[in-house]
Amino acid sequence: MNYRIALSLLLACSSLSLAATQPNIILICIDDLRPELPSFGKDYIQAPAIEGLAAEGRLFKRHYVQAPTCGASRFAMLTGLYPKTAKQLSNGAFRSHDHNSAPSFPAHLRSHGYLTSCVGKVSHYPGGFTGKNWNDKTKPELPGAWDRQPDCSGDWLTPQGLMHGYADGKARKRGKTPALEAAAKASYPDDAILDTFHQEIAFLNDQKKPWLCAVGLLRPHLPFACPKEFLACYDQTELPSIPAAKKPKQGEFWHPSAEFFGGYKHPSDPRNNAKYADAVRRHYAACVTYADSKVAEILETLESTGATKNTIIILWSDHGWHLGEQQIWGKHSPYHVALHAPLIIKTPEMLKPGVPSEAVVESIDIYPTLCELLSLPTPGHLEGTSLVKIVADPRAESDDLAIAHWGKLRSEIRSDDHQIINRKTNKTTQRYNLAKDPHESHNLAH
Ligand SMILES: [Ca+2]
Repeated sequence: MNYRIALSLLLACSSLSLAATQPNIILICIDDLRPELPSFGKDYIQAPAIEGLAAEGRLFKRHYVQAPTCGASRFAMLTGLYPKTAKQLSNGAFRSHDHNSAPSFPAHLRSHGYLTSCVGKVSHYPGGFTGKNWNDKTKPELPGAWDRQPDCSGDWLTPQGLMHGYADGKARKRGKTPALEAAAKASYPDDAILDTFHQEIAFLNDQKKPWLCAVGLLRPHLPFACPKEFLACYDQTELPSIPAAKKPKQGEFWHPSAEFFGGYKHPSDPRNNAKYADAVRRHYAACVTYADSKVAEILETLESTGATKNTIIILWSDHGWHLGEQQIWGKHSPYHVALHAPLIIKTPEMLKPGVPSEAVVESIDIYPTLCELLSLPTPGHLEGTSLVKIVADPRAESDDLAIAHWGKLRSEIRSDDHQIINRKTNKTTQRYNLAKDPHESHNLAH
């Protein structure tokens, strides 16, 4: 047997051996999903699929993101690094990164035998390319990460059209199209993403390698636009009043909600029109329930193809969202409400399923967690800590620190004896007890 044949047989055997033992991975990224869900005590929101996954896996009730904006938060989760610089804290975070010296976790898994696929909004742009219309195949956001990056644009034609799309292929016109829409018998962008996802799972299940499929849903990101039936879910629902709805007295972190007001045409202002505020909140809730229906489809596809038996499922949101708290309608703030987001991890052989963890954890912990779950080497650049012991035992403790950056601010979330947020600005430190003061109105540092 010559050397080449022996080598190819060896590689084939090691590939089959890897396929037989290594689990597949589904990463579900949900855009702008705040933890306003029944498992966080908010029973008026309907999200049965996410709740079902929480009942079968480990819900992390105190998971914090590294930055309150899409691109920087996704950069942190995918690379395992805290975004700190102005470039890293922008939606262009990926472009300033050295992907060779500090590979993303999809690239790391790929270099260890995984077939990797990106469907929808996983990094910042749906499909993971930049350039004109965000579909320049020579300009991936995460070089080396993906074997497959199918275009999900469907009737929206380009990832740019898909990103903020309305019903049946309509694209946003910045500042000229509405923030709210609920059309009957209509198709919305996440329907196109799911169509691609179903095809992708059929392909991946036919391969002889273990696979990672990351699928990124667009709602409940603005515009709050989804099929009418999901808005009707809330016809009989009375939403609770908005907590801490006034502009804070210490207003240095307040912002005028530029994404919300500048990106869309509004018939009124929710800051002084309670009826419109209620409509905005209902449409956000409807988009959560719509996104949840897509999570249900993802889980049903895994179940029907038999993939559930050997698949790790991670559900993650990139940050929270102010629905009027602190008189903000948007993200882009260092307040707790913008940094707190859902995280669920489910493994094939889950111990103590359905018992949530109260440990303080952060998005950069996902990368080292996967390395440990898959018995892969942990790259030296990672700044997070594996959550495997908490996945196994919900009472296990974390390192009890989450750090978020925004502008020149650094927020530290710890449990200490209560939940504490420490925030350092250029000149001062602020300290809040989140258990007693969840909306940060009383600074303990004075
Ligand atoms: Ca986002």
